[in-house]
Amino acid sequence: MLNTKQLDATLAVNELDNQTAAAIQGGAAMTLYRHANLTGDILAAFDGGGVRTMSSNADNQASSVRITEGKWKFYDLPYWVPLGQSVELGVGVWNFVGLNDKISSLRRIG
Ligand SMILES: [Ca+2]
Repeated sequence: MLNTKQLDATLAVNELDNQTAAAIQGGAAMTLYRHANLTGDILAAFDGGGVRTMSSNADNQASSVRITEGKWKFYDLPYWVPLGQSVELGVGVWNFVGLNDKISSLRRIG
């Protein structure tokens, strides 16, 4: 079930509701999925820290992410170039909206 709260028009994500998030525990610090609501194949997963520029089969494909630890930043452009759109997300389960099918790189920032 989706929480319809839009955090900010420019933030580009929706957060799943607390009940959904609470049901999902353990696993990697950050897991990035091809489709919304944590479905489809996993495009990236890290325990602890990590950085990634998406490979060609995963570039501009991600639609949701589960974060169980830390703070992560997701970028429209590869190699963490700060010129394009980006979003910083903490622990939770998120569907990308404005950044849906746009993410080209990511890194842990906290
Ligand atoms: Ca992109």
